Amino acid sequence: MSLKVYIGGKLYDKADAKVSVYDHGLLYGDGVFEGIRAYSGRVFRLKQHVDRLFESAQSIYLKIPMSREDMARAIVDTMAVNDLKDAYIRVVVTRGAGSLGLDPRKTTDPQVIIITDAISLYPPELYEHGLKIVTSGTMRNHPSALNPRIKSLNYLNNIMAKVEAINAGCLEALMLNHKGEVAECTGDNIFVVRKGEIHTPPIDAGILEGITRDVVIELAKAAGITVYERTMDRHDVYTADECFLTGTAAEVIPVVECDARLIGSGKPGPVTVDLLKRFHALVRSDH
Ligand code: PXG
Repeated sequence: MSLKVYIGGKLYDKADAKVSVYDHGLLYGDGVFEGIRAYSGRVFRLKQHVDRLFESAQSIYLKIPMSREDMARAIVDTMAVNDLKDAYIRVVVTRGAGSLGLDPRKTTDPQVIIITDAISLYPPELYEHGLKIVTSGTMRNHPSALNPRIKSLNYLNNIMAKVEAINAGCLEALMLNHKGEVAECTGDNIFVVRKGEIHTPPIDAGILEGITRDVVIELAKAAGITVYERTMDRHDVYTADECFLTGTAAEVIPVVECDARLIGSGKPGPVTVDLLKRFHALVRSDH
């Protein structure tokens, strides 16, 4: 059976799931999205993802043509139709088809798209041995240009950084903000561990307020670990005892090298490994 894709209230076979070439989502990257996971048939942090989607849309003057409750229901129903238990869910809302001009008043019908599919994960050995990252020369979007808190369809900023990482033989890039401070990676938030305490850049460093980031902060605090959200520079990463990234796709992944400096012992550290275990226990539970 072919996978079904939800578009505007209807289900289409994957091969027939299409939007107009006049859609401003395609023409201008004018739209918003979410990347969500389901574990054992339960969608992880669904409300938080739906809320972030609606906030991203509100910020770009995009009115999503359904309620938050209906959106949550459509996500769960689409997953069920496809008989998926462990799934990756991509929700996209575009501005809709318009004319060949920026003016959003010329667009009609924002498109609500829900794709539910298998997840493509980092290779398991990376969780065991850790990831190497490199600082990208492309800085994270300036919050006054396109605020990184908006999960918009404009991901070129991050894609440029990702290509730089790949060209340097790494899978992820560390992105700095316009002040040269540590912001985040291309699809993950960053944390360091120092003397048993955790540090991560604050939201006003110009980052996406990651839902996995929030979960990991909660898990760390519940485990009695102090968490600081504070400005960080690359020196803080190079000299950390441990480093890890968080994101919907990656969950919690150790980083053992940054810009050819080994971090700590050069192996995933105990705090990271412990948090990874706590995260796995949470997603396997009733979350
Ligand atoms: N920073 C950025 C720039 C992101 O895009 C995160 C941090 C982590 O946020 P969450 O809420 O996931 O903890 C992201 C998330 C994909 C994909 O397919 C991208 C993300 C998440 C899931 C899938 O590209 N980005």
